[in-house]
Order: sequence, then structure tokens, then C-alpha cells
Amino acid sequence: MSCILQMGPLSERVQQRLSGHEVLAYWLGDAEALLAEHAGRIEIMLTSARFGCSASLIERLPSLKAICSFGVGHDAIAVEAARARGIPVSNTPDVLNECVADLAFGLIIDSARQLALGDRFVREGRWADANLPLGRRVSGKRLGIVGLGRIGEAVAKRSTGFDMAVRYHNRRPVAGSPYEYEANLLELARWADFLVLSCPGGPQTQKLIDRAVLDALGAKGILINVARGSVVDEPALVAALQEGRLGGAGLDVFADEPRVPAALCELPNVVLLPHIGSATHETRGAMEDLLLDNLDSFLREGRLLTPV
Ligand code: 8YV
Repeated sequence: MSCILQMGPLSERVQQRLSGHEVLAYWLGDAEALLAEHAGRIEIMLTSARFGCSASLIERLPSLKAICSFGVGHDAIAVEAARARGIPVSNTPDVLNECVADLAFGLIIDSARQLALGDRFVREGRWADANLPLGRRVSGKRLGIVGLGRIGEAVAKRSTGFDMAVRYHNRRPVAGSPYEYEANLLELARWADFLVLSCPGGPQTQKLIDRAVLDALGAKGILINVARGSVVDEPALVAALQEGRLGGAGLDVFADEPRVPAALCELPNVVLLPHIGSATHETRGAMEDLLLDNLDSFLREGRLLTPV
């Protein structure tokens, strides 16, 4: 039986499905003592987009054969260090595309039409004395997408329902895409009314959205982030919002989760969510199944189903 190192808590459903395996809980108790006793025996690592896995930890596991991650993002996993050891890494792509794209549109509508702001307005009894300030139309507006991968495609598909024009920015054009490619991110930001971030996290997109991009999006533009907090220069975002150089933001991810800058919490034109893009019963269940199917496939046949 393979010894499995689990990096953080997963659902009770996952733990029940793992009950037939030897699973070591890295996050409980003394991790150093656990590694001192078991490092040489650990063959599989279970982690997630949130828990990740460092290169230094991979180095300490001489018998490690595979890493299976819950989540599509793998920017917190030292994939290159794993590859250098011939250790495959799996994630859980595709099964969450629709829910993350739904949430992106939820953030578009909320940040433009002020749903959360209006709810607080009513609950706080302020309607008796005033009207909520006007919001901005969504239908017929211009949607810029940074990262036309599987989630970005799902976001673009939803634009049809709102009669929106779509353009996207990638490192290179997507062959056969029906959407217009913009090679220059600043030009896309200048054109867009809503700029949706759906690109991977990691060194190649670190602070891709900086002051220049935010200024190009402008005082009537709205930034939507369902990607990673690391993609945005967060202090530059706060300053742009505070100084009125950016019209608003809808954010599901942040640079230092679960900590969110107090300055963002004080701004009325920002919608803040606790990284819930994939957080539905249906999608998290499908992600759990895919995580465990990857594990089972590797234990049975020595191969992962969805390697990154
Ligand atoms: C995570 C995410 O799955 O999949 C991703 O990359 O960002 C989320 O859906 C969730 O935060 C659990 O790690």
C-alpha cells in the first residue's frame, strides 16, 4: 500500500474515499517529526491549489512518485521541481469552468449594478432617506478577457446573453477563436468597459495588471478578478480606486488570502468575495471525484488522468 502525504484538510467525502489508504496529515501536529519518521516512505502527495507544495519539500521525499492537486491552478506547486525528478502533477481542470465563469458574470453584474451595495443600503434602512446612486449598464458593453483559456472561453460564451463585444489578450492568439485578439494588453484595457482576469497565476503573470493597465481601463472601467490575486499589483489597484482613476472592481481573489487590505473593504465600488469561484456543491464534488480518480489511476496504472 502506498503511503500518501496530504498537505491540508479536504472534505469529509474525500477523507472517507481515502479511508482504505495510509494517509499522513501534514498540517496536523509536528510536520518535522512526521517527515523524520516517514519521508522515505511517502510515494503520493495530495494537495490543492491553496495548499500547494514547495520545491524544498519535494526534495525531502525521495520516494515521491506523483502529486495530485485539488483545483485547476497549480501556481502554488513547484511543478518544475517535480518534473526535474520525473514526478507528474495532476490538477482538476474543466469541471470548474462553468461555475467560475458564472461567478465572473455575477461580479460583472454586481460591480456594475451594485447588488451587494443595494442590499446593504436596504438592510441599513437608508432607503427611507435616499436613493441608491445610479450604476452602470452591462448589456451591450465591451468585455475584455485576459487569458482566453478554458475559463476565459466560458466567460466569453456568456457574453452573448448580454450582447457584449468581446476581445481577449493572451501570449498568443487562440487558433480558430471567434473572438478578436488584442496583442497589446494596454490597448485591450483602453477598449474594454469590463476587464476580466481569467489567466493562470505564477511568475509569468505576476502583477501583470499594474498602474498603467488600470489607468488604461479608466475611471469608468471595472476590473474583475477570478484568476489569482498575484496577477494584480494590489497596492496600485487600491490607489487607482481611491483616486477615482478606476471605476470599480469585482474581486474573488487577493494577493495574501484570506487577508484583504482594509482599504478595499472601505470602498463602496468594490465587490469582495472569499475565493468562491468553484465553491458549489456540484463543482467541488466533481473536483473531488477528479482528484480521487487521478489518485486511483496512478495507483492502478501508474498514470495520471489530467497531468498539468
Ligand atoms: C480552488 C481555485 O480549487 O481551482 C483553483 O485553482 O482557485 C479554487 O477553485 C479552491 O480554492 C480550493 O483550493
